[in-house]
Amino acid sequence: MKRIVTIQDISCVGKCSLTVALPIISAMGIETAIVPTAVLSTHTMFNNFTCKDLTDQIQPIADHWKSENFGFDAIYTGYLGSSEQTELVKNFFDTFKTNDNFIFVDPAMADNGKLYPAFDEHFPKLMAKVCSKADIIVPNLTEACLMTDTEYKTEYSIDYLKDTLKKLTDLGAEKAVLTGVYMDGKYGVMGYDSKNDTFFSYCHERLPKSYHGTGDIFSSTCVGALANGKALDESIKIAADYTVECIRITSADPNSNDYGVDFERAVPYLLKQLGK
Ligand code: PXL
Repeated sequence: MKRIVTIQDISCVGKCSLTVALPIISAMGIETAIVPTAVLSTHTMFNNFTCKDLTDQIQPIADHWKSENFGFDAIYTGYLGSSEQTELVKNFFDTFKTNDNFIFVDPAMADNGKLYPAFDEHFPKLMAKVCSKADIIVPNLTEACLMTDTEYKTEYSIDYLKDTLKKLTDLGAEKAVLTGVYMDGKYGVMGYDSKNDTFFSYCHERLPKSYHGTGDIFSSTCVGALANGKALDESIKIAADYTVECIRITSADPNSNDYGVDFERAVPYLLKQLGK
């Protein structure tokens, strides 16, 4: 059985980070080891959330795993709990990267032109260093602009996206995917493979409502598809379609919560798309 490890927080209520990565990747037939970076009562879009930082647990967990000779088919990082964790995560990559696995970084730290409340303005440069050690990075446009000193725009051309993607791979990762972008009036994801100098994209329906945690659903599904042997261009399509389906189901249900999407109900759809 393939096994990946994902490093991100546990938001106890909120349907994001580990509470979506673990069920989605497991449902895709991949063993999912976790390193929790922090335990929060909710994600940070609620008021008065509690947060227990777990920075001091990362190295002991890595040391134990090393002594047990554990290996992973992919290392996937998301929301990190502190600046110090960016160093620990880079060390983790050095310890567990092999010629046969890949590092996937979702630099979850900002959206809609703004950093999430827990981060200061120095954090994007530290996250850029984490991205420099990855094989694939999947920022949204806000995160991409913050890491590459690019002006954040809400209206832009395809060339602006292409330039930003090239700046992202210049950080060091071979492949970059921008999520949640407009391409000539259509909404979707656009990627760049710096090795072959090729761009790829996938456009999909834009649903009227946006929800928290959908970036994590996209990334988790993409990692699950890659670990199932799919190519990156096919994986982003599977991930985007599943994310859209989750939003569609949730927005059509008047009784749904608005803090996250009902990804649970779309798991059968995902498995069908995956050919399982
Ligand atoms: O979905 C990204 C995310 C993950 N974890 C926490 C968050 C957020 C977004 O706000 O607050 C704690």
